[in-house]
Amino acid sequence: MKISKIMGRGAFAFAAVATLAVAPLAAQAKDWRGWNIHVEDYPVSHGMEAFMAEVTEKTDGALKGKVFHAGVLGSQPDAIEQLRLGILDFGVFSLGPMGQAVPETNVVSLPFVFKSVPQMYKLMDGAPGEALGKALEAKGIVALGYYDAGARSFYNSIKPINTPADVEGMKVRVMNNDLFVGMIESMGGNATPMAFAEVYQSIKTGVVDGAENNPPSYESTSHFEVAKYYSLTQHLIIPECLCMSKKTFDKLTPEQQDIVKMAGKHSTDLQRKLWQEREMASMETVKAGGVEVNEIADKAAFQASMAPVYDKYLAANPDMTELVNLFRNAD
Ligand code: BDP
Repeated sequence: MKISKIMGRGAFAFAAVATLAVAPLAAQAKDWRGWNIHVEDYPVSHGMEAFMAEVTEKTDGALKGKVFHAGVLGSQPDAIEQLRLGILDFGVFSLGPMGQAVPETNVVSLPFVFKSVPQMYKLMDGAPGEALGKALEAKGIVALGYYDAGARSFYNSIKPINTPADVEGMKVRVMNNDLFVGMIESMGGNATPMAFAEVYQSIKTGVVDGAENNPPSYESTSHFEVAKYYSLTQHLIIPECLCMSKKTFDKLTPEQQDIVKMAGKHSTDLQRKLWQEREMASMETVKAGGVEVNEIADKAAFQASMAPVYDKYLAANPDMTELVNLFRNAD
């Protein structure tokens, strides 16, 4: 009797210890840190907030976190490294700067590789996007969905750009990736890779004459106030990735992983819808702000002038030929 009592107590004590060992683990799951370069009122930002909120709700609060907006957690290239190390848990990254860490993603940074934004959706949601997802995963990044970032066009403080020759001699800020340096050089311009946060001041003080971006970024950063010519070259359509650190993802239960994937899909759908609305609103804002917007009569001339970017890239990375062709030759 006594013995069984002791055993009983022992079993109880064991159970208590086991609960203690398990419960704090769940409760202590560290709060996720989400990196975002954009201001709080931006399609990417709303998509990320919706993602985190859904994950928290569907896991009954077991997974919590915070989105840090406006690049307060550091520059994009640094953040990509931190994501891989698990210092950051999730974020939305342009596949432009991603190319330095995951070379396969460079394929979407080739000028005019996509024929249109709808084609970009189709390819990124299909087998080509999956191939990029695998490459990201091999580098410690889990792609949960591809956000829309529209098409990037040139803006500057000097004059409208109508032909590639207009870029000659211009100092143009680009994102961190050698491909973009080559792109500007192929038109005779001087490229300056620079962090997003520094562009406004650099245009204002004449360190650079201009930059290139999609309408929502041109507007939300107030770049349009210091670079009044926006020329719709639409030379780059670069999707963005709602990405998680594989280190964080691998710690989740299979059920939690499903929740995260589903929340990623929902947030992608939401972001794409918000993007369309914001793009139109941004164009209205910049025009009302006195920007001179010009369409490009002959986009083929820009396409032709940027062809050397492909040649140089494929010569240096022959193993990427198949992947580039998969995108370039798609319908
Ligand atoms: C924006 C992208 C952001 C980039 C930025 C840039 O959303 O990820 O950092 O362009 O030009 O469109 O640096």
